[in-house]
Amino acid sequence: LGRFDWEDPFRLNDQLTEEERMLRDAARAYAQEKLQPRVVAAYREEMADPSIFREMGEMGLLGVTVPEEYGGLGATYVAYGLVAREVERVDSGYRSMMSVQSSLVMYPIYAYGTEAQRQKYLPKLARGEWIGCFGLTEPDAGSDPAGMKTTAKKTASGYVLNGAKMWISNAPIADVFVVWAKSEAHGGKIKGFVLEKGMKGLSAPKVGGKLSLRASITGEIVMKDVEVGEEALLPFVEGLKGPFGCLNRARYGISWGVMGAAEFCLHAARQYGLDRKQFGKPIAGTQLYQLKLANMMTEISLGLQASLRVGRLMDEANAAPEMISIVKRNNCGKALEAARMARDMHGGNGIQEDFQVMRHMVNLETVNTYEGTHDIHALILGRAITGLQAFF
Ligand code: TGC
Ligand code: FAD
Repeated sequence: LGRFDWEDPFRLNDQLTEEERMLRDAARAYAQEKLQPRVVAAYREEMADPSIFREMGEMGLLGVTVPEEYGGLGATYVAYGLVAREVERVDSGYRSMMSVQSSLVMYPIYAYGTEAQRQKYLPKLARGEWIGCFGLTEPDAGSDPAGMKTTAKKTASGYVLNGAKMWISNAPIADVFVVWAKSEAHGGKIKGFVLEKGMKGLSAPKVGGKLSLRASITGEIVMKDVEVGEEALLPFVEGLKGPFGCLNRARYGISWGVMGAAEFCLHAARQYGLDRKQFGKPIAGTQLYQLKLANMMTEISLGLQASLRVGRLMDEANAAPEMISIVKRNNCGKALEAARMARDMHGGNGIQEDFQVMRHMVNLETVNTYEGTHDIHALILGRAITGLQAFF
């Protein structure tokens, strides 16, 4: 009979390559040594520290799947997922900073950009010298990005952009803005543009008052007659499949990331239950407490296996978007349940910042919503099952 390890029930570790294990261990060391000590205060003070991008860049954690010639690591999607898991074990906001930069900014420039755009932006983004953001959502177009109002009109030398984006991670501190707009010159189809901080008419005010994801800064992107040259256009994609191509990668990364947050909650609840005595014994020795731990461990182990499978298929360029919807939706929902459970299992201490489970819990409310809400992914899957779309 084989051994059993509650921390790795299906021996995920044995299913990784040596390179993947090394990158995971480096990401874990960085996250635990550099991010963990500052997260409680950063969250309380709503402080997104831009130097984290440089640190992550130095560690090779930005653009993990982008080829080495552009500053990435040229590693697998599984490796990227493992990095997301380690970073989100500390905080979903730190993983957001990393995954927007990697999947939503570097990826579109690499996949849809010219050689000149790749050379100009990717190495600096990979080093964390430049910070990127991705503007798809608008005040009146969230789940339905096809309803966006941002436009790009052709001028003699390029385009002029007008519109507003809402809820954009990293925007207030960004140097590089990947923005999606309806382009008149392309028959009103959605096209991607790369804008830069300091352009006339471009601003990115912070969205205040967030009770979730407070270690990551969020903003608007306001574009008032922003004039750009032809070189700002991402020429090699058109339509919603442009932003969705990026979202596929980011959603996949999230499916791993949230399992890291859930693992933190499982470990914290287990230790708390072993230390805390009521009715003359550790609460971890009660049936209800163990049921909760068993449920958490089960969902985490299943979620990780599913993400690993999708990652391996992505590495073979053989994954379908619906597979990504399954793991994004299910892993976010299960992680949120685990965090709520861990909050409860800590009793009164569960609401205290030092115990950290409530921070994970409120972060996961955002993660369950962004990149396609839990229900939107159900509709994507419902459409795949029935052939009938139920969005409208
Ligand atoms: P639909 O008719 O289904 O598709 C329109 C076109 O897009 C193509 N497509 C995809 N291509 C690649 N990958 C996918 N996953 C794709 N899904 C769709 C499709 O083939 C079609 O192409 P074509 O060539 O035929 O035009 O589109 P719809 O308008 O009916 O969309 C409905 C729905 C629900 C699928 C979609 O709008 C959706 O997913 N909504 C959720 C919006 C969302 O996820 N927003 C995310 C914003 S970014 C963000 O949250 C970043 S947070 C990051 C962080 O901080 O970590
Ligand atoms: P809505 O679309 O208005 O949805 C509200 C509710 O209605 C949800 O429960 C939804 O499931 C439900 N709903 C909507 N349509 C249907 C339907 N047809 N049938 C049934 N139910 C439906 N976006 C970016 O572009 N870039 C970013 O970097 C980014 N970062 C973010 C960071 C944070 C902290 C947050 C909170 C959001 C971020 N987003 C970003 C935006 C995010 O992707 C959207 O919030 C999300 O897609 C949902 O859109 P919405 O908020 O407009 O909600």
